[in-house]
Amino acid sequence: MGTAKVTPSLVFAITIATIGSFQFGYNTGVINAPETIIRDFLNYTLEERLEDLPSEVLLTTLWSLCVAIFSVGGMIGSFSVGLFVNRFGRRNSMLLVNLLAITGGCLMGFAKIAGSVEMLILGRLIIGIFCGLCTGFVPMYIGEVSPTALRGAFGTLNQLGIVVGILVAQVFGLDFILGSEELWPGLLGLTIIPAILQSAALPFCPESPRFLLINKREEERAKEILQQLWGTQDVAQEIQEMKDESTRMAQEKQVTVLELFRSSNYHQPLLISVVLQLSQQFSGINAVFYYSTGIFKDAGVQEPIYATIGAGVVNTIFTVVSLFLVERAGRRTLHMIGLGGMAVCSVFMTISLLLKDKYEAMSFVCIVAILVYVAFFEIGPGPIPWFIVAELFSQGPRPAAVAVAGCSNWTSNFLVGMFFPSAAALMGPYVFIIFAAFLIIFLIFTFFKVPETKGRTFEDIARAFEGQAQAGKTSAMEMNSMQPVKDTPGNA
Ligand SMILES: *C1O[C@H](CO)[C@@H](O)[C@H](O)[C@H]1NC(C)=O
Ligand SMILES: *[C@@H]1O[C@H](CO)[C@@H](O)[C@H](O)[C@H]1NC(C)=O
Repeated sequence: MGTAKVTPSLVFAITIATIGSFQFGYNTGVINAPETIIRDFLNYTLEERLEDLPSEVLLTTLWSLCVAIFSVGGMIGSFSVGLFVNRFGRRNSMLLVNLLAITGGCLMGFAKIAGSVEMLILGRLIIGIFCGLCTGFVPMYIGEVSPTALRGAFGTLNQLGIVVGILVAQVFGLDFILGSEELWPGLLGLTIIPAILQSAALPFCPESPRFLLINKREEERAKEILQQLWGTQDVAQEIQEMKDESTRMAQEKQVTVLELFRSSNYHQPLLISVVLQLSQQFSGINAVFYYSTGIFKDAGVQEPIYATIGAGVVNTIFTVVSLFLVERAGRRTLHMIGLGGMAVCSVFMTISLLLKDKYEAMSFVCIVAILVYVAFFEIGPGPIPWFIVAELFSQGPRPAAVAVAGCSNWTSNFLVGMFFPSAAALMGPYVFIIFAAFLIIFLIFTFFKVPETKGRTFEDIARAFEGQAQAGKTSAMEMNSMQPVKDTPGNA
């Protein structure tokens, strides 16, 4: 198996799949720069319709809805992944859902001409569904076409696709590119182009061999595809591993979401998974990715869009840095460092916003605080929750656990997206103190409750939880001091 090569067809398949991650990032970041312009659009569209000036509160609510309904779609999408992948196959699912991207992109792109706020909101919802589906399809497809040894490394390309998408959205949002009063519909509608590109290229990518073998029982085709992708004839071992895995899966009963909540064995790991997802979202990161241009403007930054782009660049760099860190340092340590660093930065943001009228330099402090905050996010709360969820559960309960975690992710993502602008309007600079408080609570929780999962087997972790439940008082600290047994198989 050591003979597996990185062939052009493997690189092609993975690159084309990663367009899906790019789409998720692009649509997360795209709404940030044109905030003022879209608010104006809402203002005059409503003014014409109501024949009266819409209230500030109504405008803020509608604007937040345009941003946050994306997460509602994301939740629907991430719950529907299972409906697609086992029926149509991985590749055809990716191909099919591009119809959603094109529909959503058209709705948003023509909202201005049609003078319709509804089209904008509906478009964001549909794009959200599309992105929720992509976040399921892409890692699965990449994981299933990659040689075992390279699975971890290729898996991180998914994360990289997301942050590059955010960055591209921020650059295109510059007012002399597409972020202008005339061109913003193009900025939102641009998502159609990668969708068309991906649709044109996917037919030349192979179906996932794992899907062909396990779901379709087409062993010969699976073998041919593996041989072609990995540039080696010797794939018998991999085929055998897939067969073994499918037998194991048939033996280990799939746990439903309901059973997951009922069985007391899963309570502790489930609580940890959900709280870690909440820690990712209530750290306030999406307040920054959705609204940073507005935040920088409030802080008195002259060209806020460049600061936003700076945040995108830092985000990309630290995603790469964290790829190396995650392989070396423990998950728990990285998560705590990330949370602590973000909490300190939130306090600095508050201070800089409070003092901006007294000292010119405060807008600079605000920029630095946000950039460092983004860096700490990519070290801890960004990547770590997914590792830990995957590592706390074995094959049987894992899909249900991932579904519950995904649901809490998108729900909290929605809450932050929806209520941040109102909270910021109400509380002013103090809004970041809320995030600091959340971050400290999550830091304490992680310290006392979250075990180190890196390099430990499921059995080992599960036994530690059972011991904890029986002894009652055995603290997570003792579990953390347990020595790693062996490397868990990387599942990106
Ligand atoms: C959860 O949210 C984060 C940040 O918005 C995102 O990077 C991640 O992909 C989301 N997970 C899922 C399953 O949607
Ligand atoms: C909406 O537009 C009107 C002018 O048509 C303006 O006076 C008002 O301040 C605007 N409202 C907001 C919240 O921007």
